[in-house]
Amino acid sequence: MLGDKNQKKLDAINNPKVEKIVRETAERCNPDKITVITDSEEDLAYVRKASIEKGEEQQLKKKGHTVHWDGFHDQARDKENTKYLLPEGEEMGERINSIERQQGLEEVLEYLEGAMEGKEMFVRFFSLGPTDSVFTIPALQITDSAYVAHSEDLLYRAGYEEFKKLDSGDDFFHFIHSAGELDENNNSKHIDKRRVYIDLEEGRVFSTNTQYGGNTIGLKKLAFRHAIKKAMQEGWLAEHMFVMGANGPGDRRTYFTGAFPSACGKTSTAMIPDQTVVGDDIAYLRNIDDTVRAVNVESGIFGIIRDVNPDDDPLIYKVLNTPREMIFSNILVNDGRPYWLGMGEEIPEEGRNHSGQWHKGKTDEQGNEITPSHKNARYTIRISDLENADPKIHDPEGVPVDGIVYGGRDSDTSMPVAEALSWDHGVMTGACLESETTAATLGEAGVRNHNPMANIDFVSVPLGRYIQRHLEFGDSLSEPPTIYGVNYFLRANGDGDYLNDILDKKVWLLWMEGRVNGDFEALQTPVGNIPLYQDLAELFEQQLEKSYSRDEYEEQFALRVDKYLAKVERMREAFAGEQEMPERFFEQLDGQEQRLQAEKDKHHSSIISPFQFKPVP
Ligand code: SPV
Ligand code: MN
Repeated sequence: MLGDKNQKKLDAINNPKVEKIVRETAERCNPDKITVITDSEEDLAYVRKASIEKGEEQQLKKKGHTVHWDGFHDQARDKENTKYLLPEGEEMGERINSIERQQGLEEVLEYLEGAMEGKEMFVRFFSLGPTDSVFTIPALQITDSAYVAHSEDLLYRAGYEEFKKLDSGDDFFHFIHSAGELDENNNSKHIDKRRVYIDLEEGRVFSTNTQYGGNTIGLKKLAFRHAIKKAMQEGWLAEHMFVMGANGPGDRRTYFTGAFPSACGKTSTAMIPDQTVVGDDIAYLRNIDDTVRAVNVESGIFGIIRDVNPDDDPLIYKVLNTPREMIFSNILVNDGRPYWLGMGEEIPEEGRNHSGQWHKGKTDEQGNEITPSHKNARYTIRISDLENADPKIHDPEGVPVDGIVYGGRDSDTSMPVAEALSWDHGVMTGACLESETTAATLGEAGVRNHNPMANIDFVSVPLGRYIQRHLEFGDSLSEPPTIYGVNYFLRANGDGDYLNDILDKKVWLLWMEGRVNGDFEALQTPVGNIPLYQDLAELFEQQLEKSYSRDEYEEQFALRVDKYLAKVERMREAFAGEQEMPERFFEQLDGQEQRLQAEKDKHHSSIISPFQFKPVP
């Protein structure tokens, strides 16, 4: 099946484990043909061409632009069918989805039996994190989807050469994906047999009967789960975080990482105008010589396209509108042009989308109207294509991190920005992140969900151990980064208009930047240190040419004591059944509750104006 040329490429790697995986996968999945892809331009061009020739992607009018459609029912990560293969006697806690290892293996391997018949199997090599770095983790991808193989070129660093350096070593992750049997639209036919099974024992993931990137692109969320476990064992952190540079006065640049659940403003924070972006989704953080250093695991963005328009996301919009290699997924196409919700242009009344031939008013099986583009439709681009790409995106040393941001989606409780009182308090802030559900995951949208460190979908060790590891990471540093909580979604009285404009986050970011560099004072509240009105007013004026009134400040930064107290209660319950929870975490929760209660008693009120608080001593 390999032929001479491909055999040579495999031989050059000289790695028995790679050979074994390729052989076993070929025997099981029985493809017509196997193609080994190296880092050469010729091989990359082959993948691009295959995506088009096989009909998995279609060319659009602009040069290099292609579109891929996942099946109508294959538009997001499938949480229900994504499971850890759990060895006998092990437990993960109630919030982590798992299946007994042997049973799960048998099931998924049966689905993979003959799954590549009539198809081509691509064998690909990548590097998670920059190459030639302490952060590097080599990763092998086997897939029968040219779309998956192509996406990974845009999203990850080439790693064929990295595998050669392994010198027969077996310390790499591997991912085996088959889209399974396809229908006339090249969509996976057996969605009921969609499975993503993670085998922590062997550093591998089996994924089948699906094409959506979050289920299939091995290096993205599949590798991430392995990386978290590895990080826990080795004493570093693998986080669902962006990495960005915030530009302070003069030429000062301060790096932040940030974790936000899906669709809570993570990419738009990483893309705040006049700052730089290193990565928007997954970061590895290490303590190197007493400094936290972070890398972007990826080199591209698989971003939500909804609401990308010239006003709200000018830099991404520009990339999506100029010729270059990039992939749209699950958008509407009419006459070779892509359209999506919130693009700031009129959308045609017909075309092709994730439902096939689409016209305005078309409904699904339940009679619900099908939107022109899916709410979770995406674009896949290289970070280096962005004007605001940070010069250090591929630095093997990573960037030094001075601040960590946790952002939720909360209409009635958390302030727009607050600085944690200590590392432990910040870890608690992160562990207590909540957000309303969105279209990026299957299931009902609009429900308040608890999502520790925005990482609950990916954590691969008991939650308590994961949180403990964060506490220890802080202990290992003489001066850990400052942690912040942000919330862009406060509404008037909890259900009225949003209290902030989309770009206000720029002010919060630059306040954090100034704060970690000692430029600003802050007011101490029970839930964290908050900005002074005057500093924000100046930043609003300077950065956004907006006048920021005392009333706005007072409404946005009011301490909603009862809401915060209710949150403490929710969190106690949320963590009650978890394993290995550190006592230190609950001490933080208790402390927050006591401070809130004391403040409430003092002011005889459950809503306290920020003007009542005193500066941090
Ligand atoms: C997310 O949902 O967190 C994403 C997209 O980044 S996915 O690839 O689906 O994970
Ligand atoms: Mn993500």
